[in-house]
Amino acid sequence: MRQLAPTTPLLLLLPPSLPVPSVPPPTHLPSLRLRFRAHPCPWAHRALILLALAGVESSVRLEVVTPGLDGAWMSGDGSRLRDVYKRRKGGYEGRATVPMLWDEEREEVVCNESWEIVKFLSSIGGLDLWGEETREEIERWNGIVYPNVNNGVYRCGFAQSQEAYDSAVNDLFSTLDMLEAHLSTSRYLCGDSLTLADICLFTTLIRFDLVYHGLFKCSKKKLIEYPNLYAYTRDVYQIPKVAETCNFEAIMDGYYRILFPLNPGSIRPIMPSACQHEHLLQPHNRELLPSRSSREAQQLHAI
Ligand SMILES: N[C@@H](CCC(=O)N[C@@H](CS)C(=O)NCC(=O)O)C(=O)O
Repeated sequence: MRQLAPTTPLLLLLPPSLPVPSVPPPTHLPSLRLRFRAHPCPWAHRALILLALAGVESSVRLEVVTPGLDGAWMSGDGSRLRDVYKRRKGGYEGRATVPMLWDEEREEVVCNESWEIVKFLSSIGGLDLWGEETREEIERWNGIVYPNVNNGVYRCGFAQSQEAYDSAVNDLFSTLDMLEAHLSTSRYLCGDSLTLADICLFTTLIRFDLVYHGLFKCSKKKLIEYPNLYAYTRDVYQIPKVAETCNFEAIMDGYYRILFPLNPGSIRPIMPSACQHEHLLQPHNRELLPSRSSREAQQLHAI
């Protein structure tokens, strides 16, 4: 099996290959097109949720790309994403990743880093998921969640040495334990309101028992063994329009059938029942948690 492992251990972990976008002026919005493969990819899923919540579909066109025979991303019209990237002025040498925001008028990549794309979509959609007051806290959570959880599962799945795996799996589960404790008193990562930090954690959690637990050897615990994290996942899932962005069949196909080196037989296991839509719709009761202000008042009172 070792020779079947990816030769580049960081295949899916590469840092953004393009600089952070200069957010285009509103006159360019109608020509923007978000290019990504809709469902399996957790990074693209972030943008898909923002697009749904922000209701900016009329300003930002969505294009779904799927893997061609050689695994490279292809558009519905048969063009390769790699060639689209190359059309940008100055060319492009990095990996042709999704999600990618493309300015059709200027033939330019606006951005191919999901964290920047969600901030951009949140701002043009007028959503308060990146509020001034909580920005520092959102960045702080993202700084913990990104390396240990979002990327952490990939570090486990693609580790090429026991040491690399041990380190990744320890980072992952110690962070999940810490999040479980934090979410026992806080409805969302930054308090009582949903923020971008939650969307970015959610797209990994919703895939956890479906694919990462087995395929990526994140096997110490399942998400359902974390009562607060599982309820938190259901809470986000039940936000109107979010469930529609989760396609479990496509996620399982994407990971088990396409990541050939990790699953040479391409056998797709049966879906865990706790990951099914009906289970995710069960009450989460997280609205009953005391609000942050009442908790803070209680703490002050206790001093
Ligand atoms: N840091 C990037 C990572 C995006 C990424 O790795 N996307 C994967 C799909 S899940 C991809 O397009 N990989 C193609 C490649 O590396 O050639 C982001 O968050 O947008």
